[in-house]
Amino acid sequence: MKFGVNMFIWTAEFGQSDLRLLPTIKERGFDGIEIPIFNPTTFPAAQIRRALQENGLETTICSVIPNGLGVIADDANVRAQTIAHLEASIARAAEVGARVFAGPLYSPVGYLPGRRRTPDEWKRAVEGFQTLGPALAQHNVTIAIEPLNRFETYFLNTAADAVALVREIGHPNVGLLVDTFHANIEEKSIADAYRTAGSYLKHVHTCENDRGTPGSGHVEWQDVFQALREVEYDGWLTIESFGFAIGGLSAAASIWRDLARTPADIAFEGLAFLKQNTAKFA
Ligand code: LER
Ligand code: MN
Repeated sequence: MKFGVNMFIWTAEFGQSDLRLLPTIKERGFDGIEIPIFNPTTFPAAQIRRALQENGLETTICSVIPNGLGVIADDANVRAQTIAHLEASIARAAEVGARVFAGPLYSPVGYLPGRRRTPDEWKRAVEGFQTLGPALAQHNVTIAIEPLNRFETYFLNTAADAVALVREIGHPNVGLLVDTFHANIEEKSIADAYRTAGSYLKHVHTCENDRGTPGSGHVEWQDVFQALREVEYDGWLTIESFGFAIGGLSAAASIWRDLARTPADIAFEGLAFLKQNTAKFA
């Protein structure tokens, strides 16, 4: 298992000025970071790759679908534009050296049309992600599709649904991500969500039930680690939280108060907790 931290803890849009954070992240014991790609055209892949190498860190990539786009959108032109956007982002992910490209890659976070998903939307998702197959294989990148809680999406809320989707897509480079924060809201048992994900589990976001420091709340971590061991998960445990007052990003994540003494505490105290407690299951 590798330990990562999402840069959203420090910054809304990771750029070259944030590379100064890498030595401390390495020194404090992380194996890698998670960086968002929002705009594949301006993403400085070469510089980031170099800085990662200099600091002995790896990276995973996360992304969200920009407003107005969607793999499941009604309009075929919008769907084609979304696929092109994702293909370009996957290419940037490969350039930076990432093997995992994760997130709610079907529609924008917070897009809630006020109804359930339709069979047509499901079909478009299957076909859309199948279309990404060749780019994923070419770049040796795996996408991990993330179910979100009901307040952030209507399309995919549970691990069981995400597994059904991934099975129908049927491509080795397409799996799912289970985030403890969302699973705590939607699943009967967080640990069972990981069991349900099984061999389709390609990425894990760890975070406490309040988006705070892993180990400080009521997520049943020992059960989670036990389940990850049962499904022989050997990928990333990435701590994902968000800066407490970094404008639009904090607002998008509905962070309206301090969740720890500092955002960095979530990363570093969370890492100590994860390392100590996963060691018992090694
Ligand atoms: C959104 O709530 C989330 O969990 C993220 O992984 C999206 O980047
Ligand atoms: Mn997440």
